Amino acid sequence: MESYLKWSVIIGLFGFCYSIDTQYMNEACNGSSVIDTTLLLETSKSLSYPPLMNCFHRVNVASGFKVHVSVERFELEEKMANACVDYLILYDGADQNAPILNSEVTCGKTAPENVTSSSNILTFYFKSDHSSALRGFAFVVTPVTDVPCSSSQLQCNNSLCIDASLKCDSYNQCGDKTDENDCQVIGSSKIDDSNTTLIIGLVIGITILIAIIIAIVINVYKNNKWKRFLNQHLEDPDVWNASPSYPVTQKYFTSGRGNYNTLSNENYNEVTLQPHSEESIHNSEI
Ligand SMILES: [Ca+2]
Repeated sequence: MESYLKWSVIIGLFGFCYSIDTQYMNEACNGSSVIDTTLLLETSKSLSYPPLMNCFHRVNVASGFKVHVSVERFELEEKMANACVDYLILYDGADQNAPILNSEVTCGKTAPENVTSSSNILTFYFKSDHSSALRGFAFVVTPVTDVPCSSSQLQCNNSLCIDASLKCDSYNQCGDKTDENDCQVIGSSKIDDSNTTLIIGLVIGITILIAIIIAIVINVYKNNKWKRFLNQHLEDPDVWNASPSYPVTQKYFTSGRGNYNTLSNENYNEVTLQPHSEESIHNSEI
């Protein structure tokens, strides 16, 4: 039974709860993140980013890896007087002294190109003015290497290598969506085609679990039906004075069939009652 419950939890997780680690830049202003497999970096948790943000956020990946940034969402305030008022800068290093990765200061709704750092450190900088009512950005930030990939990595068509576990997780870590091709959609998430057998097994397991529950419910109902009958007819002599060859049996009342003679004499004596009817009592008194 426990294994069925585990599979039910797994199904639930697949359908409703899947997400990657997320960092909100306003909550970690001038902070940093160390990334093992992937991270979603957003301006804020709210529907629009706060005014007067002035934040750096540095990301580090393991030595020998580079930091790849692909765009999930980009929606900043448009230019005013031909100048960005809210804007993003990506630095190819640990601070603002490093070279700028995106070709120019970025604002409006034109997302920057996906970029890859030259080392294992990249720094985001975001600034907003006193007014803002837009959703901001969301970037998928991922450690990558160049080809050839290791056995634990997935090779993207753009010759980058990412962790193999990132295939079909609904996020574009490759940048060219190689890792989100050949996936099946289940609920709000995607799974690899190779997991079809697992899904079939889960469906069969859930079906068996439901059948077991139905069988238990029916059994409990039948037992209670027999107990109710005994309670209702305990004082009814017409029932208990039936012919000894046709005893009232539990089997008869649970199956609904007309075959009364289903108990041995031994069992019959245990389950049948023989109270005297009023007529027999009257005759004995005479
Ligand atoms: Ca992915």
